[in-house]
Amino acid sequence: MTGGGISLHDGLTIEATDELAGVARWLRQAVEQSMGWRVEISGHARPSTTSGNVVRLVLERGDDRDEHRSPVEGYRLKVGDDAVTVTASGPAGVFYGLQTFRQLLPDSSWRVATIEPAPPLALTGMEVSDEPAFAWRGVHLDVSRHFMPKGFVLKLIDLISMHKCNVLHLHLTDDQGWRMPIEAYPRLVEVGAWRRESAAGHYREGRFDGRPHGGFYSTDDLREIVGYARERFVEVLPEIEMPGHMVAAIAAYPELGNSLEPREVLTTWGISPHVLNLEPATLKFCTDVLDEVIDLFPFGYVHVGGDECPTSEWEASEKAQALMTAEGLDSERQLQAWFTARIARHLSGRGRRLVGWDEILEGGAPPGAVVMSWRGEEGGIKAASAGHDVVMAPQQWLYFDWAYADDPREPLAICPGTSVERVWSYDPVPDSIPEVQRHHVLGAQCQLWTEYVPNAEHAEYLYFPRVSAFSEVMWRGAAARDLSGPRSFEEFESRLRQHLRRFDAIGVNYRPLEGPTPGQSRVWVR
Ligand code: TNX
Repeated sequence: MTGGGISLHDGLTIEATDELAGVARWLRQAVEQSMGWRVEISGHARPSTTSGNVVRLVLERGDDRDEHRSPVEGYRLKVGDDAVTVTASGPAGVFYGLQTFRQLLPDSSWRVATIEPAPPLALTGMEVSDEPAFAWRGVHLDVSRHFMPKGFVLKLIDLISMHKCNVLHLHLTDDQGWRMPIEAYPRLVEVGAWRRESAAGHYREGRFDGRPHGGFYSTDDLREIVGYARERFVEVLPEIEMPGHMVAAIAAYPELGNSLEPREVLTTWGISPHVLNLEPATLKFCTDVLDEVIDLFPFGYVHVGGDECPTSEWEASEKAQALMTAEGLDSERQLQAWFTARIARHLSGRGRRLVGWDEILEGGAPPGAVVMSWRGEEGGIKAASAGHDVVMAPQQWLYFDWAYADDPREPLAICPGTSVERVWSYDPVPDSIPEVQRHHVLGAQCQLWTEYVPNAEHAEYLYFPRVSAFSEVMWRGAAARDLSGPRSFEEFESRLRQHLRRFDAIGVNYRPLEGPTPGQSRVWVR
């Protein structure tokens, strides 16, 4: 608090230079549509208005980059007597400052139409200085197990950027569906995007719903998603799984598999023994697909999965065994590592870094690969200690396909029990990573696998408000690691209660802190 303050009202001016025009337009639209105020954007060149009814966006030149992180994303937000000023060294920082500014506006400002024009808003003088604790603040969405409509993906981008997260990881392919058209291989979506039916209830029950399911994004849909995300400082990380979790592709092109037996896109969940053969034509298939992925997704990283790849087919395959002998490989795990290394080399030739799940460490991960630690923290600890960059994604804290609680009111989920508090308590930098290697922890990511998530509404239920707790972890930083201190969970929860009012205004199907509504309980019955 610094005393003084300002009144903002109809006729607001946003002062912004050209570089910040996009951010300024984003704020103008939000304020105009919901608060009913007229908003003008003006360049700094004009003598600045002295009305006091001003939001001023300032880029501070100089240290755009710091030691370990890409563009600095911190900001200062000052409510002064003449203006609200947001200062940062890059547009992303200004955007995050404005996201914080939006929290000072009434909850109704999150609506997309004006219910009644907002009265003048009195803001007390204050200054906030803020920056993320981690550079990689990711949210993952599996669109393979259940296809999620484009409209939901765009809404999710709005919601994750509202939480100052900056990576959307799209799991685009798996055994149960291929969701991205590849020009060189049209059958990937013609055949691979559709399955006959889906498991109903928990997969152990062996029930099926008898209804075809599927879908895919067009190339233009994906471009639109990437563009929308970039305007909100979110990068889209595409994931094409290989060499396991590939049955949808093998169903479309049986020659990719280890036998020519026809396969169908899987209708149930779990780990399939049917994986890619690693012959030259299959390698070419993989690199061709990745080339089209690179053309569409500008992010510097490409995820190629690598998890849960059984080796039984390679053990039984003469061709795989011959390849192992020719390459001097002692085990099928090394064969997978050999394949991953070839893929990594191809990606780096095109300026991309490979990201893989922690299984890629098993036969030795390629240099420069980023490891996503999902089977707990061990993979991440091992990888960081060996000098790999790491994104922490441990299932015990950050798998949002797990239920919120072990409570009969909760809808069916793959596993019990990841509460908002448990997410909030997560620390992405385990003490067992040596001090000098800690900078390898780029950040963390929450995952939403969708075997038990039949629609977008239910995805919202599982994400929110756990994403809110996750973003708190991403911004609270090392200084606040002592969770018993002034930043107790109770303190967070009281802020979260206010935050839920914004979800009400947006229309987010979040889980109330007290537990699911009757409708939410019923969506996916245990
Ligand atoms: C494991 S996490 C998987 C996914 C499943 C998930 C279900 C990972 C790399 N592999 O294929 O959807 O468990 O929680």
